[in-house]
Amino acid sequence: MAKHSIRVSAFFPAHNEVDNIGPLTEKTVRILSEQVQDFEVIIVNDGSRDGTRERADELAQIYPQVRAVHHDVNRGYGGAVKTGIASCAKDWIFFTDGDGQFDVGEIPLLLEHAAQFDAVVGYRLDRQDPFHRKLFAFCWGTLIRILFGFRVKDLDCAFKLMKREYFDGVELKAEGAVITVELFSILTRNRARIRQVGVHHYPRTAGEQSGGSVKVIARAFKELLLLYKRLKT
Ligand SMILES: Nc1nc2c(ncn2[C@@H]2O[C@H](COP(=O)(O)OP(=O)(O)O)[C@@H](O)[C@H]2O)c(=O)[nH]1
Ligand SMILES: [Mg+2]
Repeated sequence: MAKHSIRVSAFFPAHNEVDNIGPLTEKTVRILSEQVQDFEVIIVNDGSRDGTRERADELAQIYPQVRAVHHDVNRGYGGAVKTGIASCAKDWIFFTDGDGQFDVGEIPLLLEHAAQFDAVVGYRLDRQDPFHRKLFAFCWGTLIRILFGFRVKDLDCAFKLMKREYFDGVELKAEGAVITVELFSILTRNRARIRQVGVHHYPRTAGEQSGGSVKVIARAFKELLLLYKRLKT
């Protein structure tokens, strides 16, 4: 099969993912080498304390297409996504979580639509999270729909391919999970053509989940309010 004639910067936010980033990086390099004309992979280590930093630097030594970017202190998911986006040099940005809960083997499902769309975003076909996380995600999604008016099947699905031009020179604010709302607000404000694609989601095999912690949720509400004030009043 011919390669897609696009250039892709892929990044992964990683906070204490020492056992996950190796296999994830290796597989991403393999898939993108087969699929696209040109790419780079950026590991965004968000102040990890478990050896992720050293592992990311090692991977960058092994693979010429891989770079590691580090926060000395942990900032949060949004902080890591912002650093990832700012580090991307190619025309398209792809990102997924550094924990390997998505299968980068499904990147071709996104690439298939790159010629006709400006952003191709995943939704989890069978989300592998505890019930309370799914319930929270449903309520959160409904709140975002009411406040901002987007209709997105799965806001926080960390499997997205987007044209970089939408984010060039844009100052993103959220340091926490609200970053995904901010990304969609930029895409929709600029009338980007968005395609949604079902992808698989797997349980974590290593490391700890923190996306549902009280700290993460409290910050999300605070940053949501700030974003709403900035965009809607
Ligand atoms: N939760 C959290 N994740 C971070 C942070 N910085 C980077 N990440 C990465 O963001 C991704 C999602 O985190 P995870 O805890 O798996 O969230 P969940 O899958 O929504 O429960 C993982 O790849 C983390 O390594 C942070 O400060 N907090
Ligand atoms: Mg996860």
